[in-house]
This record gives sequence, structure tokens and C-alpha cells, in this order.
Amino acid sequence: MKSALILGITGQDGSYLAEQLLAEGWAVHGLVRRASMFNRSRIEHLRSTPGPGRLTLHYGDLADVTSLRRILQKEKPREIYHLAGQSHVGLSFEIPEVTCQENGTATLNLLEILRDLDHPVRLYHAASSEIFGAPATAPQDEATAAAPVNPYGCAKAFATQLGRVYRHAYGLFVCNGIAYNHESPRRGENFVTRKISLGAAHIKAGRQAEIALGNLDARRDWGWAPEYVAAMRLMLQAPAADDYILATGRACSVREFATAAFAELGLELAFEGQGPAELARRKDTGAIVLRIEPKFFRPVESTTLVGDATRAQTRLGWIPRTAGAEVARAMARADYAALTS
Ligand code: G4F
Repeated sequence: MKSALILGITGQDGSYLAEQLLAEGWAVHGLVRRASMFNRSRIEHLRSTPGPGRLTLHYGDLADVTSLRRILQKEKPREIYHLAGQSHVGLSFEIPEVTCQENGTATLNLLEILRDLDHPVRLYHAASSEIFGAPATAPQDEATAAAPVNPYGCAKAFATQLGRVYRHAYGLFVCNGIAYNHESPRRGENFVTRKISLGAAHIKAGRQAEIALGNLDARRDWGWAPEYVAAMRLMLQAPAADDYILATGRACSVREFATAAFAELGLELAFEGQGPAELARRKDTGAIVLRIEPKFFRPVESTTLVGDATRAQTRLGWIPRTAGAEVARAMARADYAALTS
């Protein structure tokens, strides 16, 4: 039975990846952290599903190098997907040290373990568009220079470059997936897309009156997470390791994303900042007010992040099909259905 280890299996991407591998009969090993609250809701359904694959969860932590080494030596996975670590960009300004340890140093520790293993292993590293920060050119491709503008982006740039160094210096099969934002109904609730889709669903169901966000003019290249997970797998099946941009090539603003999500549930949005008279008029016609809260703004905003995934398309045959407003509509539908079922 082919086996894979997923670091970050309880997250959005990890849960979709586990699902795909189990459906194809893989033995899937997942590293889970001990936490006072159970945090496995995204993979709970996989533990009871009889399927061709087999799921084994191991207590561990990327910071606990010895336990990680033991798991790798014992289970000898053929593929490792490194998706773990603090992934909230805004929060990385508040907890920069943890962010850098989990995304930077922990990746170095993992690469060092892999160097010493006596069996071949292929590593997918979840790099990020945040390594580009506020690039001078758009769209970005694999040759665009890293210039991160937040602690999270710095940590990811460090880890991405180390992946390249270990690939070239020691011949390790390390792929960096430089992924742009990818969303789904399993997205964490403090990312803007899920805040919007959940907010729309709660308002539609009469459980909430309004939502508050930060920078509505921020633009992102939003894709659909299960499609990105498929690309991760393709990378590790390729004849040689390389870096790949994963992006839709289309950007839309937070304002457009929110408008699409609310419209999908039959709700009209009015934006604070449209002027008091206009806002009052829109409220009178039943529009929902989207409030702006300064606390959701970041000290520095990444800009013009839109990716060119030509390499992934031509070499891996990967074509992202779902983007922007379509993602917003699908998330709003899913959240409303879950709330009312
Ligand atoms: O949803 P976000 O927090 O995602 P962000 O910062 O783009 O990062 C995500 O995508 C990256 C690329 O794949 C990943 F590397 C990273 O780990 C994470 O998955 O924010 C998106 C945009 C930002 O410009 C932010 O300023 O939305 C803006 N925004 C506006 N109001 C908000 C809010 N973001 C959040 N989280 N909450 C708000 O209320």
C-alpha cells in the first residue's frame, strides 16, 4: 500500500488531501497536535468511512523533531505533504516569532530529517504567494523575486528558498507549491472569504444583523481548494521536483467577493463609506450594511497578487476551473445549506 504523511491534516487542505489519497487506496498518516479542545472536525468523517485506504493519526508536533523523525523512520512514507503552521497573515504581525518558528525553522528541521533518511521520499512544501509581498510586476511567475511584506511571507520565503537549496545541494525531491489564496467551505472562520460566506448565511437565517470587515479594496487571486490539492499531488508524481505557481490568474476585490456571496443568498449589500445619505437610502430598501473596522486592517497590505500558473498547466496538466465570484457563491450556498439542514 502506498503511504503518505500529511503535516497539517486537520486543516482545510490537509482534509481534502487525505480524502483524495484515501479514496485511491493510500495509507495516510497524519500528524496531529495535542490540544485542550478537539480540533479534528474536518477529518472526523474520514475516521469512520470504510474505504480502500487507511488513516492513521499520530500525536506529534513540528517543533518536536525527535518524534517526527521516529514517525518517518517507522512508517517510511513515500510522500510527505508539509501544510502545517500558523497561516494567518494578519495574525503574523501579532505573533511573528511563532509564525517564523512554525513556517520557517520547522521546515528547516524537516529538511534536515529528510537528508538523513535511508529511504527516498518526496516532499511537497506549501509555499505561498505571500513571498512576493507587493511585487512590481503582475502576474507573478516562478521567476518573480521574493519581497515579502509581513512576518508570514518572510517565513515562507525562507522555507521556500531552503527547499530549493536542499533540492540542489542534496538531491532531495522537494517541490514548492507557490499557492495563491484557495478557499472552500472548510476555510478557517477568520479568513475573509469564510467570514463573508458565514456572515451572509447567518444574516440570511436571521441569526446576525451585519458584518464587519477591514480593507474592502484588497484584491486577491481566489481559487478553489480541492483543485489546488489535486495540483499538490500532481507535483509529487512529476519526473523531477520543481517549484510551481498555483493560481487562477484572475483577481477580484474583497468588495466584489462579498457582493457575489450575499447576492447568491438574495441579499443586497450596502457599504459603510458610501456616504450617510446613500447608506440610509440603501438600508431603507432592505440592504445589509457591511461595516468597516480598523482592527481588521493590516499594518502593511500585500498588493497586486495574481499568479501565472502556465508552468503547472503545461507540465502537470493542471487547470484551475473555479475563481473569484464563483468561489464566493459556492461558499455562501454551502454555509447556508449547512446552517439550515
Ligand atoms: O483571507 P485573508 O486573511 O487571506 P490572506 O492574507 O490573503 O492569506 C491567505 O492566502 C495566502 C495565499 O495563499 C496564504 F499564504 C495565507 O496563509 C492565507 O491562506 O485576507 C485576504 C484579504 C487581505 O487583503 C485582507 O486585508 O482580505 C482583507 N480583509 C479585509 N477584511 C480581511 C478582512 N482579512 C481578514 N482575515 N479579515 C477581515 O475582516
